[in-house]
Amino acid sequence: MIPVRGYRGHRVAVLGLGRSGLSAAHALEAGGAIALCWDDSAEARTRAVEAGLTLHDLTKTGAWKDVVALIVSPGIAHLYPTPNPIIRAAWENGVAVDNDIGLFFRSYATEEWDKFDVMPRVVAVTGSNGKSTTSALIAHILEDQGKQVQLAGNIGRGVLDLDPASEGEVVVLELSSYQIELARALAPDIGVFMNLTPDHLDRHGGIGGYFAAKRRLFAEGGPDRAIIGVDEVEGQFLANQMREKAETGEPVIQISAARKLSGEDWSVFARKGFLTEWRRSKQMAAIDLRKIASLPGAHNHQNACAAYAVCRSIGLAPRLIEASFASFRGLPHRSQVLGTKDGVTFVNDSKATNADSAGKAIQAFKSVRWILGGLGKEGGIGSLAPLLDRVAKAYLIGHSAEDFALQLNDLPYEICGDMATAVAHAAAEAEAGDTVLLAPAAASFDQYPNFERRGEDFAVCVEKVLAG
Ligand code: UMA
Ligand code: ADP
Repeated sequence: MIPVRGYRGHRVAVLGLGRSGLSAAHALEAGGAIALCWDDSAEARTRAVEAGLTLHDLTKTGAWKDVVALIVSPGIAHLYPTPNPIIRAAWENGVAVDNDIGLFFRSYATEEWDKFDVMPRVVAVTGSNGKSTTSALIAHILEDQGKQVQLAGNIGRGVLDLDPASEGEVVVLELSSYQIELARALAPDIGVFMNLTPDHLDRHGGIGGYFAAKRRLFAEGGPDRAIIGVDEVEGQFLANQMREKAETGEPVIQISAARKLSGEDWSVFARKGFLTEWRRSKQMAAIDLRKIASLPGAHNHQNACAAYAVCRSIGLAPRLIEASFASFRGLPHRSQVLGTKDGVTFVNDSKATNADSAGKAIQAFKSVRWILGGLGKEGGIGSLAPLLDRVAKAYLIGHSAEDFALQLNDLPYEICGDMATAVAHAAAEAEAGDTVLLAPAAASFDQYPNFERRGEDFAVCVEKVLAG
């Protein structure tokens, strides 16, 4: 745990008692603050009491007396679609609103660092898609090359649950737009912006607000090195701004999975399965990504480019990075190959919760039998129309099945309802060379508690087919 600095003896309120809230409350107490905890759910409050924390009803008038800060969990809306009333009350009472990420950045560096010969570094990864894969890949490469590494953030571990810094370590943080937007301190050494496609628009009042939240990591964070995906205009804009701000050195590495980047700038791009590093108008390295089974498709090659650029920034040689790519096993539920039977491959991409990520998964495989559906998002799956010629048939599940069926043009489809039916029918109809792909393009909450459980259900159904 990282004890929170700067609040010793002060009353700090904590709203939201899930993973980030619980770890923030404990870390505040470890730093000598008085953590006053609240959650809108009674069940979460009970869990917090069981964890030894003290409740403080933030909905009551008078709750804010002598409170100096409110720490908010990322899942709680502070602006759109409507602000949580407790956050509004904090504003009205002049209480500073922050989150665990802000607390981390103000607490990570300590006097202990004076004894270090090699300073710890923080890498922060954001973007609409590929954050977890890229963060895990960076951590894997660095660990494989003998570095001390810790991984936390949106990937599932509260940042204040990390151990205090050790000499020369690298902390890799996956940061969502929610986490970046509220943090009052942001100071990564290396910042990564992967890509931008519409997501979480309800929470940000549209795409502009969503981009502005992510941009804070660079505008406020001022990393020494900014690694920026330039396959969308927002990335191009950001790379251009960061470059102009710098007076010396090469603060930006541009990455692309769509085109060759050349010229004076430092860049890393992937084309036709080859990663190229380009610097000072010269090719510095090339890596064949096609043989890395855990990173299929152009989207994963974008992740490889970003991870490569981070590891180069940390000083690793290209051949070392290449060696560690080969031993990466990938993350569950992201283009995860579960097995092959009679020439049919089964792939779990349950994390494809929006149209963009589902599209990327479709492009990574051939002759797809596509299992999709769930709770559809704004915009539906209409944007995937140009990719439908890669799909042999769609097998629809969940709440949005009928809705999605209307957006499939002439593609053969079947409304299957549940996962077991979809997998059984897709497997029965598949031919050698086909890929049965779960890439729902929708949230899971209509049928499952989360995307992990949906992916696990798919894996259980596939296991039966593989064993049959
Ligand atoms: N709550 C309230 N009032 C509200 C809403 C929620 O009190 O109006 C309470 C809930 O009752 C619950 C708590 O807040 O007890 C949950 O907080 P949370 O939703 O922020 O969840 P945490 O468990 O703290 O997990 C958060 C991230 N969750 C979200 O951003 C929604 C986790 O990312 C992250 O791994 C974790 O912190 C550790 O850093 C998950 C996620 O879904 C994976 N992220 C989104 C995504 O990837 O798309 C952004
Ligand atoms: P995030 O943490 O940003 O949600 P993940 O690595 O968990 O990203 O991947 C989420 C989904 O997006 C998965 O379906 C995955 O296959 C897909 N994906 C992974 N990397 C990319 C990328 N660079 N661009 C688009 N989609 C991606």
